[in-house]
Amino acid sequence: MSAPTPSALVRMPFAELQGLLQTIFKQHGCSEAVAGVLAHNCASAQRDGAHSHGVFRIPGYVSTLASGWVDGRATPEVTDVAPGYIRVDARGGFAQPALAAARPMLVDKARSAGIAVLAIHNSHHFAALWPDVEPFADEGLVALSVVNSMTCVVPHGARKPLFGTNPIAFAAPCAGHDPIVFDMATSAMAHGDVQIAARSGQQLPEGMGVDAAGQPTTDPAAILDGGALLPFGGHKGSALSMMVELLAAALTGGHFSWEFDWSGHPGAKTPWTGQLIIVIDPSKAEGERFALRSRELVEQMQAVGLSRMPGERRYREREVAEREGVALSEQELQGLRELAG
Ligand code: NDP
Ligand code: PYC
Repeated sequence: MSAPTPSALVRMPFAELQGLLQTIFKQHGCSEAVAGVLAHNCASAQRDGAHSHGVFRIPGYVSTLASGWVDGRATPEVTDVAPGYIRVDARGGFAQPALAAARPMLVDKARSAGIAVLAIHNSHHFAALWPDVEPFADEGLVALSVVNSMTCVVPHGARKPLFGTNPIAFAAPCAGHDPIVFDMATSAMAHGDVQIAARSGQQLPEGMGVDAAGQPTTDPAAILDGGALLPFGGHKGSALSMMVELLAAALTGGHFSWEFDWSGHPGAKTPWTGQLIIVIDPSKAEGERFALRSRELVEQMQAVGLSRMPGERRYREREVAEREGVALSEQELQGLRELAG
């Protein structure tokens, strides 16, 4: 994950960055509501140093909106299917406004039934996944989400790409601490990080991907230019990626990662797939004990030598950004101002 070049770094208040991004989304075809949700998501990623899904993504959002591939004004249709199940048709719009539309019902259902599922289809997800789950843990709930992306990962043992980079994110409350959160692509690297490496002329570690001939390569450009990524952890990551295809697409009614054709929309970058979110109310099983048990787990991990919990780097970056402003390069800021008109 590469951060902006320190020499060209500027810092701005979170609210100012969010406002600038909101203007860009509105200027380029999003409704007020959609622009607000996406701007908050993207500014949060930049604030937390999640660079592969921060302002780096804005040109991709803009070119996708311009191509007509995604509907920035879509109003999601929420259906109350069962006591523990909600279905949302995002109507060709972004996944995050679909989650926002169903969220109050999802929390009510999780609190009354103990568990609830939100199945989103006909949606575009172009962002980090942790912003979708972390707020549930802030409310004392446990949340797990999966989303599939676009074909660029060769299943373990196969010859050609099929899966997307298919991330899994998890969040749980932890007494006296920030929630425990992890969020990871099931590919060896996120596609966004491959693009960042290609842009800055960096080679990748071995084992990340293959070139167009299927040969191992450390050249990010070769992966992007007809090559593909590998799953992380061989057959194990591949099995998780397969699970994500099943839960995010087959179960929701969304497209598998290979099922959409954006070739008629030059500039389109956002995968048109699905997303599943499962929310559990741990008080049903353990009362208030769950968060204390989470803390016990963290303490035991630290006692055996763990120095970095997943999510901890982001929380640290967030703290600095809250004090000093959100970091981005001068070049990025200039680009954003141009897009805002
Ligand atoms: P990383 O490999 O950078 O990190 C994965 C997780 O591991 C994070 O929770 C991270 O915490 C944690 N972590 C990293 N290094 C360590 C360490 N040394 N010790 C302990 N924990 C560690 O993420 P990926 O590159 O796999 O994914 C990046 C982003 O890309 C994710 O937000 C993902 O959702 C997004 N993505 C989105 C897709 C989409 O379709 N929308 C597709 C694929 C990826 P921390 O965050 O604190 O560093
Ligand atoms: O980084 O792999 C990725 C990705 C795909 C879609 C959005 N981000």
